[in-house]
Amino acid sequence: GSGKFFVGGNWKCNGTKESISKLVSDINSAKLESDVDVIVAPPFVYIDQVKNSLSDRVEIAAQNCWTGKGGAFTGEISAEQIYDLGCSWVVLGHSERRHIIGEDNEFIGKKAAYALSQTLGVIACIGELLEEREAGKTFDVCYQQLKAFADAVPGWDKIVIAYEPVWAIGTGKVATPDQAQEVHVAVRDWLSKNVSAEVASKTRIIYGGSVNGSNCGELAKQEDIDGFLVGGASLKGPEFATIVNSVT
Ligand code: G2H
Repeated sequence: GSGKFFVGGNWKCNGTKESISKLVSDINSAKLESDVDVIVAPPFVYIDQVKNSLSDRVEIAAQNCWTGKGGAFTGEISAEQIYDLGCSWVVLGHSERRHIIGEDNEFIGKKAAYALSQTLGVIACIGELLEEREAGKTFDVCYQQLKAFADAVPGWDKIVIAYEPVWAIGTGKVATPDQAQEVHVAVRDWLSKNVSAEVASKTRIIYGGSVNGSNCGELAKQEDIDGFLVGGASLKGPEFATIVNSVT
């Protein structure tokens, strides 16, 4: 693997002040292995609550941001504001934003470049639909999504790539360790050929899609799986801690 193991909890559009207060206190009291970067991504409206109650051991990500500086963009949240709240990361290109909201590669690339310019780290999500996998297009789709990031950003120091096959997201149908490993290797090869060997060896490639406390161990053993982006299972503090602690 590359770099420090990285586990993000993507809370998506879930929670209330009360449930989030419980989740934060469960995370605060869990034992987390020291050699892991741990991040949680609450809904925007709860970021401040989480920042004020969560241990500094855990960093905070936003789940999205606007493409540029804030201003007359009703309903949007700027990278400056995310930074101002004390976040150090932003999740961009999540499949729910690509396929439910309709964000395209170019729009996501713009967001990534701007977020990096505001010193945020970017969790850059890629991944194929089931029909694309079945048509043998998994690598092509992932390469196009990677290229959109690569074309837009000035450097890869603060980017973590999350490979999330869409057919595995929230479905309980996790990719097998071999399926995930195969794509992670392809992503690393792509970086090596199209960015640099150094970026390929240093960039963390994490897996997302129905990761839970039971399947994380086998996935974590794979050479090129450098961590996880966890949705549903990150809403339970003890299970999230189990996943953090699956570092090998
Ligand atoms: C993939 C993942 C977190 P889940 O979207 O980003 O969600 O673990 O619920 O499949």
